[in-house]
Amino acid sequence: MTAALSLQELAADIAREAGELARLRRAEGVSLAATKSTIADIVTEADREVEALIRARLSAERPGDGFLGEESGGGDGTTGVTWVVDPIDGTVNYAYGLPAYSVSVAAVEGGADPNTWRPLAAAVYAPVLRELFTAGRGEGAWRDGMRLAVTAETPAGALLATGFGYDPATHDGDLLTVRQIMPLARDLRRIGSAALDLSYVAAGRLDGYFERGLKPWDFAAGALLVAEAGGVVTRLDTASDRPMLVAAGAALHARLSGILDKDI
Ligand code: LIP
Repeated sequence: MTAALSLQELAADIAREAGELARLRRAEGVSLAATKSTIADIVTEADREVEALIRARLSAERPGDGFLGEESGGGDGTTGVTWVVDPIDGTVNYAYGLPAYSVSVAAVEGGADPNTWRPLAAAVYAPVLRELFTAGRGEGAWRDGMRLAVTAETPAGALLATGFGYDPATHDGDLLTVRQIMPLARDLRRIGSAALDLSYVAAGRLDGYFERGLKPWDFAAGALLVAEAGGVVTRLDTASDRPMLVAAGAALHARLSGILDKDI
């Protein structure tokens, strides 16, 4: 009888298998399944197939756990552990054939409420680069076996990332926020996958990241990666329908939050 995989090992194993399926389907050609909140908010048949694979693996390995997935929703479990999953984060990139997409798998203690859950394990897999980012609570953050750490100093200004929602009506306000943040920045990146943005903050490839309106599945795994890499992740304005997520090393996080708090 093989020992049960730890939550972190299971998240990593499932994220990698799911990511390889996503990469295969991308190579075969992607078909649009539906649109959601707006015409720009798309879901592909691969999103649904990949999430079904993840749910099936979790049901087999952890039958009593809760689940929240971007495409199929979910429900509470009986074990006190809930899995929060984005089967393909960066769906628009994926649909266009751009490489910046990822599979995001997180296990949390409690229900699927980011205001109350306690992150336990995380895995973000980027299929095109074949990079696997993992973390366990209190066990550090890793990329393919290498320990990760957020950046500390940004003498030339911070390399920041952000993103924009699918609702065009929110773009003016988000662009105003970018204008207010730019004095802290050396440059800005818009990668298109929150899970990768957060993985890159954890890995020191970005100094910081901020974005309004993310869904729990977008950041559940990446937020634990940043925290376990020594960074700080907070959500501002959580009473609104578009909370602001901020992630960076402690000093930069304080400077970003000082500006973003006033922006609300
Ligand atoms: C995406 C996020 C991205 C955000 C997009 C979208 P999806 O998630 O990862 O950061 O800017 O608007 O929410 O929809 O590809 O799972």
